[in-house]
Amino acid sequence: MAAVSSATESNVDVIVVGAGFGGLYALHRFRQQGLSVRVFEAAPEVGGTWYYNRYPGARCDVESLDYCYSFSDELQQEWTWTEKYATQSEILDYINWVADKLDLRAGITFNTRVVSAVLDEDSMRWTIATDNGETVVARFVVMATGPLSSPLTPDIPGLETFGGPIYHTAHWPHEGVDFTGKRVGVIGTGSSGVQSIPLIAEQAAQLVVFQRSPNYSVPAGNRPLTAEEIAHAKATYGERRRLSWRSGGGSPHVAHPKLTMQASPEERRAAFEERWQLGGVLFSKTFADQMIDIEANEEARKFYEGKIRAVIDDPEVAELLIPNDHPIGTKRICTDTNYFQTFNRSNVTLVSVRKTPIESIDESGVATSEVHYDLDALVLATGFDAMTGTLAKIDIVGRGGQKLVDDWSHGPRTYLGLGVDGFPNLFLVSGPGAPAVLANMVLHAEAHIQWISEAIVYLDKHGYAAMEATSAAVDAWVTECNQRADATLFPKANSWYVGANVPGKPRVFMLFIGGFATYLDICAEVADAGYKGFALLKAP
Ligand code: N01
Repeated sequence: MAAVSSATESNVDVIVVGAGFGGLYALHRFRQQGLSVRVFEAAPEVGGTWYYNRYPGARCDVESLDYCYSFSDELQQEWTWTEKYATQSEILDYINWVADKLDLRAGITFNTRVVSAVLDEDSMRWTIATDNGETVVARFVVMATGPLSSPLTPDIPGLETFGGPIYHTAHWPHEGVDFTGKRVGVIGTGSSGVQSIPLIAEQAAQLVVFQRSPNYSVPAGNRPLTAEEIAHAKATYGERRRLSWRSGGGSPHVAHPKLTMQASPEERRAAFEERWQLGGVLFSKTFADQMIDIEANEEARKFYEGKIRAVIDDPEVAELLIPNDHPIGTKRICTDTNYFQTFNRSNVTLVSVRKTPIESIDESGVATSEVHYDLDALVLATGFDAMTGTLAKIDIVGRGGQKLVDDWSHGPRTYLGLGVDGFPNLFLVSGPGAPAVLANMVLHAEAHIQWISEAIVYLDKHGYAAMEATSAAVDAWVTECNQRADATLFPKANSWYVGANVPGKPRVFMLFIGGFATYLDICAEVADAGYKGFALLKAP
């Protein structure tokens, strides 16, 4: 069917918020089914998280061959990745290439933030208002706003008085930053800090790393892809994707056939070693029981500790860099290139702010309880108000004037991570209650968009105006998500998965942890049963 959307219509079938991987595919898919669509994007360009997060060393921790659209074999065959783990700039090039190839830009209103979405129950239509003063009415709203799109700035006394530049990793200047000859401080040692610190250290005269919690990080083992690997991957993409769709996390990874303690010590070590050499975050899935059984997890942790101690020269520094407050993998494992080796450099100082807290920042630097560090520039790698932060910034008002932000004041409540009771025809993409960041986000977004697209076809075919998750279905899903999380080791960590990084945020495990394939099966069963758990509504 012909594309019917344009970026000027004020009454459309679907409004999509965000032009990252999810929003772009939504635009394409909804257009293909003949719906009129408007996409709003706060940035001046497509890309979402990959538009903003340009800090040195920014890469994806999912392999490039997997972290790309699967819905079109033409796209898979035409695009050629250069490295095992793609850089931010290569991923952004890919997204721009797709946007051009599918002629998506004309459907997107850039530099425009959606500030509110209000339901009119009489017409069962949503009215969206933007910060440019435009209002648009639509039947469906799809929030493709991203789970990690609201950067956090720490509340440190005097931060605003710092005399030099302050850079947040999630809002890095497009022209890049030259730290040559500078004394630089980095606050934060999550994935963003762990990726940027080695490169900043190579450039800066002095680097001071302020670490609150040490993190587990596994070497990426990144390298260029060979022509043979690319040819093989393209020839076998179908199978690669089949394995990904049936996997726990959206990548073609298969865990060791035995459980950790069923394997002999030699088998265990060999399995960990093999996974370690493959590199990256999937180390936490070497054995299927690693995130459930503390004894199994401890085996992985001991292996990890040995590897890390071996590359750090100073045992006291190693002691500070090795986590001891959470099981390995219960916070997202970072993926690095030479992170721990960086602390062997003479121009790098590690400061544990657990031992000596940051007390204030002044014009010339950062003061801990013991030392004042004179600095020329400051980098905040301090993370995000994840999963709910960006949705909370939009005034989303459903039935009877009910606000989403109030409805979620004790933690997010969704059905399947897709729908919310009281908010008919409002869909979330990769939101709370879905596997989201626990899976390959590109395939995850595709799955959600496909599900929503098929739901709209179903509604139209059967003469329904709207669908709305029932309160009973939402309650049951929240309970199921909690029960599944409580059966794992994940709640043991003070992670952003539970909102622990945002002062005052309710502590709720915000993701469906039962695995990507299991989740997709549940979503398919719901659809096959005529959208069980959703009330299907006739036109008012
Ligand atoms: O953020 P984080 P991130 N004083 O929240 C510290 C994805 N991602 O941007 O742990 C001192 O993990 C905070 O300390 P603590 C990926 O899913 C992926 O690094 O709260 N320190 C922590 O060390 C990832 O998990 C990729 O004690 C303060 C750090 O800042 C997610 O995004 C790359 C502080 C924040 O770490 C988030 O990663 C990048 C304070 N006041 C991101 N406040 C890849 O694909 C916070 N911290 C590889």
